[in-house]
Amino acid sequence: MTKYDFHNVPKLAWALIIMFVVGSVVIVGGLLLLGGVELFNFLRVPLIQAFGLGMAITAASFFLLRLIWSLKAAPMGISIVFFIIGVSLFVSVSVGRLYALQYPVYVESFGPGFGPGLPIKNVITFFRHIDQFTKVDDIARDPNEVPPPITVLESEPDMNSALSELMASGTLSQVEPEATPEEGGEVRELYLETTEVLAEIAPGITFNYWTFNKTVPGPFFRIREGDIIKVTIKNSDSSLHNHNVDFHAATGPGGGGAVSIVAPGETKVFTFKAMNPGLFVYHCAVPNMAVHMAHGMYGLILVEPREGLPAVDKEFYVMQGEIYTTGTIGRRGLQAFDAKKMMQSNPTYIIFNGRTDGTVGKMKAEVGDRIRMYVGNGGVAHNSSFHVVGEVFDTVYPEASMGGALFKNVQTTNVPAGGATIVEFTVDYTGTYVLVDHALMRTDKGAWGTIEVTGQADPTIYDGDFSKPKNTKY
Ligand SMILES: [Cu+2]
Repeated sequence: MTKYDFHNVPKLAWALIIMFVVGSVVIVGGLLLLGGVELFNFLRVPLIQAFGLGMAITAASFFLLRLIWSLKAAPMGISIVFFIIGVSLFVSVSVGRLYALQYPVYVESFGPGFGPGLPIKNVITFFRHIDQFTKVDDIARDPNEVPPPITVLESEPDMNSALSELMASGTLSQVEPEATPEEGGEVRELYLETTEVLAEIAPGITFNYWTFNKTVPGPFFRIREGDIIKVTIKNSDSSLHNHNVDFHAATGPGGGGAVSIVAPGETKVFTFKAMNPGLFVYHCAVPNMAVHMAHGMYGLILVEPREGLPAVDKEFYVMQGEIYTTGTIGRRGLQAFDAKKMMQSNPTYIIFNGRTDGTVGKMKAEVGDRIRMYVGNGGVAHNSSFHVVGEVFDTVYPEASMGGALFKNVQTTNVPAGGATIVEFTVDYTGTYVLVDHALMRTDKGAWGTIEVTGQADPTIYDGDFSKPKNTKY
């Protein structure tokens, strides 16, 4: 009997079991050394999976080695080795390396900045310092957190007829927005702190969010056309990445992005003039831009027109976003960012206000209230088909445009990635109204919320039997 006699079944089995146990101990010990018990807890689910895979590979090795040995002839053994090499070459040749192994080390891309793969040293630093990250109990920005109006418009102008008249008179091209910004416009100070935190996408499912002011979306800013905006941006000491802010409301290279790149611990101040009214997205634009946005770095800024917007009873702030995780939807534990899924525009979660149920149960109104919703879309891949089930938008500011034609009586409106819309409607009937991205499978990924309307039911508007069917079928 030689040293390598695979006919000695117990000996082979013991050798493989010892390799498996030693491998497991090395992995567990390494993780404990790297990030302690906290890291171990976060990685519990993938560790169970890896343990299972290790068992399967050990058993398969046993089977394969026994098979090769029992064939006795060397050419038979060599043919099996050739088979394995051949299959490996076939699956790897399309991208020059095994596709499955691209993440997280390297994902090939051709954008203006770095590729979407996270730098490996940042991944290691993240795991080493995981216990030092701020834990946010609720990442969702409250949709009620909308500052009060600066100016309120007395009566709504009929912009549709005004525009039609201008078009009919042929003088439209002469109608230009005021070129000189308002003299004596106020200087308004905005403060942004970029922080990288741990918070839940859904109960038990944790993600390393990158945020403005520790919520997703970031704060809702309200300024006025003609204002000078002074922005202070601080990158938290605990951040692992540079961040900045690009205001779509700003005019100039990078929309502020070129003058606001801050390293961890750094603070910068810049100013811009609010030259155009409208509802605008702001977001982090440090390369890789899509990666920063897909971690939660977006929000809305409303530039009120000089004359203000019409008065309403309730204003809400909702922003759609996408989260790309290596785990499939519903998988518990700490979720790693998946650059490959992002490149394929395949978000694991599509959410309103940062997480699943981010707005559910938070927006309340009374029958007769006029509601205005400021709706943004951080993307990064998909436009939103924004719709409120059981309501018609009386007025839509299409793509959040101001000063042009308004849309009337709209069912579903488009919110482009990196864009916004404003919808207004009066709630005439009591009950719960569900807001959705009407590409409806996205509700399953989290893209829905509710507005609860209390008050008297008016049977002249809506009437019928609200009870559930006796034998519910699916
Ligand atoms: Cu950033």
